[in-house]
Amino acid sequence: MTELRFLTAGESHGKALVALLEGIPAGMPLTEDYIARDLRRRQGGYGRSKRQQLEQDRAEILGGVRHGLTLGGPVAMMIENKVWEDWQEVMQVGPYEGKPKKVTRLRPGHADLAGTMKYGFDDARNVLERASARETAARVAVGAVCRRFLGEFGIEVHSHTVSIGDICAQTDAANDWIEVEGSPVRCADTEAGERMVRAIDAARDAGDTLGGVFEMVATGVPIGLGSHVMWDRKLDGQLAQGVMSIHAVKGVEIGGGFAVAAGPGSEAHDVILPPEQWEGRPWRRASNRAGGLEGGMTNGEPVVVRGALKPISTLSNPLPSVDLHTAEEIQAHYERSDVCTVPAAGVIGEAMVAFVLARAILEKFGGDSLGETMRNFEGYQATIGPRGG
Ligand code: EPS
Repeated sequence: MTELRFLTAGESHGKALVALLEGIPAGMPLTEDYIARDLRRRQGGYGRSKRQQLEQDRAEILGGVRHGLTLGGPVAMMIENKVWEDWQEVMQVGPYEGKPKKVTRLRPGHADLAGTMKYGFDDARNVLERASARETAARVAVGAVCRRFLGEFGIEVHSHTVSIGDICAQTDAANDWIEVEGSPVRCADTEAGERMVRAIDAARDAGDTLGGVFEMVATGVPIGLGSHVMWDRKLDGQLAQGVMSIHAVKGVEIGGGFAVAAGPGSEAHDVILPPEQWEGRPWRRASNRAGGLEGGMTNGEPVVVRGALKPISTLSNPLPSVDLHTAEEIQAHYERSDVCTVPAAGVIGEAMVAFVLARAILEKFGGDSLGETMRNFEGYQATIGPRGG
């Protein structure tokens, strides 16, 4: 049995990023235009660097799709780095004759120090190129394919900005996804969004950066994805790993998260309603503090996952640091950087949530063709309901 899995490759200023997604069943409609939508969304958001004006990310499908339908083999995708033109010498694959210019000014908050020690490099570029959040473009392409798959089962994955710096949105405004997509900071609360934009401007003027919190919401998720029987099959753990693996994420919450820990049990759980209040879907709840997950399994309510992003560690007003070769005090390396990437992080979070949910669907329902997966899904859905005993 092979589970849904993906790999990415490529450096930030190399020729291209590539992604390989294996395990999507045959017969699923897929186009490059569909994937392009999410790649465009990731590139947006107020506070991004000039690099985003240089790139126009588009994933070319190299394999796994024929005549608009998946074939059941790996879906291979390539996203070109437009900046490659100017970086061909620095990033050339073949042996380099000259003396390469090395990055030795270690940047606090980056992978530079640990990565050079671990891999035995004397040039931090060998680390930073792969550690760069540019890699998330490839993840978003993978996530778009997973989103297409989830759509067949009526599952939608959205995201929105909860906070930037110390400015917080009203989270219950999160159901207005049209408002979110129209907001420069992907925030449903217009007034808070305007203040977030001003805060990003102020941070840029001060040579500083801002982090924040982004939230993913998946609706239409069936009861029973994941499992309570073993630690690595618990879906909340898998979602946390997926979101935590996004660059610069330092915290993950599910549902009520850390706030639930502060209150009593009587205010921490979701009352199961009687059938008169189910409104067409079985086993409805009075609230969703669990974020749609109990016992490591989905419970039929929306899956709600939040990520906390630290402020970008590349500062135009660099932090004090030391040199990799001499350990002398210097200022950290600076070329250009984003001021705030919280809006983009939501789109990347959607990709990770979509991947984990798609993997869970395939684990539970299997299927080599979409039709087979669907038959298994529908057969199971028909069993969900009061046991009648
Ligand atoms: C990044 C540094 C910047 C960001 C990059 C992530 O790249 P550059 O040094 O080329 O300006 O723009 O993000 C992207 C390129 C992207 O597409 O998201 C880093 O150090 O993580």
